[in-house]
Amino acid sequence: MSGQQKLFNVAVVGATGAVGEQIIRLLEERNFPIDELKLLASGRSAGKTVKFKGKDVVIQEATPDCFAGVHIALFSAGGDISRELAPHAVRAGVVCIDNTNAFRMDPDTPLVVPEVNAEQIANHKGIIANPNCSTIQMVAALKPLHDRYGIRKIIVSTYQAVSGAGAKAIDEMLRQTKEVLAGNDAKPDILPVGSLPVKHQIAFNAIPQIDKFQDNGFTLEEMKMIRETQKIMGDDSIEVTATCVRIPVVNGHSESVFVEFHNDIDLAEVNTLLANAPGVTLVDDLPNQQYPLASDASGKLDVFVGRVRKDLYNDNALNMWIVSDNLLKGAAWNAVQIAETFTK
Ligand code: NAP
Ligand code: 3JN
Repeated sequence: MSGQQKLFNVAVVGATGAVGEQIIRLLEERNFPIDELKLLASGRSAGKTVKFKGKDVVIQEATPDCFAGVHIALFSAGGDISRELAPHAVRAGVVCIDNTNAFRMDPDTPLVVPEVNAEQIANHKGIIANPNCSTIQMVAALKPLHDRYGIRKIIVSTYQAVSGAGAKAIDEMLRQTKEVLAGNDAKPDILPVGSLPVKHQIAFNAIPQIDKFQDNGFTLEEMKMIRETQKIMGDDSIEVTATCVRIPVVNGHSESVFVEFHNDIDLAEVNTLLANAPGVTLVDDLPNQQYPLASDASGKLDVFVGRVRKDLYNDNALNMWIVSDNLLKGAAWNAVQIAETFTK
């Protein structure tokens, strides 16, 4: 006898944003079992409508008392909104999946990439945190290798798309490109996002700063990659060094990763492990010059890995190139994937 599938009341907080928009699209595309969809944003957007499955859904203002009757809420309206509203949602019995930095390092909050540590979801106390986009794609690719050989050290340099800094950063990059091609000076306004009003040209450039500098000389984005990788892998002894760089690509983050293991590695086995890893696509065909590209990964759900090669000086180490859509696997898709585990 087949029972009727349970339907869920789902709220999207930050529904008008770049990430929220992708969450709504995925909920529709994946046919998420929804009874009622509540779309929440700031008071500025209240009353506007968004199409879902052919029907207009009216945006409501996100307030502490708007979560009654909601089963699952997906938050992507920034850390301050999550810190303010998620505790109210939890008290109303809602399972919150949070895309911000607000609860990621809270010991009581699981930080989850389903391909890596889905089992942690069961430990939630109302909130499950979605990691930073640059962390998600790296740990998804490295997990099968960690399970087999044990990671000792990671050195990662990122090449991050402007979409990670929001719609205004995309506009700025496109505007500056036109300005420079017209022979004029580029006018920087948004990037880098940091603690000072100092801005740099992103068109035809590479900016080695993503988010604010910390006292140790690393940026917040770099420290997120370091701490989140250790928490998700469940091993604080993994040494991680990150340099995060913004480049003039619209969408899709790329990463050059050096990874050293405790145990001897076998390259043929590494390739088999990567080829069979869930959510990972191996694109590594050097004779045909095939390797992952941000332009190919944009719009796709998987993490793409290529240029996999043994290090020349360290027998236990590999170099590789990891690419993924930062708004999808890096944010919206990882969150919807977590939400889907409650429907099974
Ligand atoms: P965005 O395009 O600027 O969207 C921001 C969203 O937050 C909008 O829906 C906005 O609503 C809403 N919002 C702003 N103030 C609000 C308030 N007071 N109450 C309720 N809603 C409010 O930003 P985004 O690129 O989608 O990113 C949003 C957040 O997602 C980021 O701040 C970050 O925390 C997280 N994020 C995570 C990753 C990741 O790596 N996992 C990547 C990107 C972003 P209005 O349109 O009404 O202003
Ligand atoms: O800049 C990027 O490419 C990724 C940006 C992520 C981001 C931006 C603003 C706030 C985050 C994040 O998810 O780490 C946050 C946040 O932590 O809330």
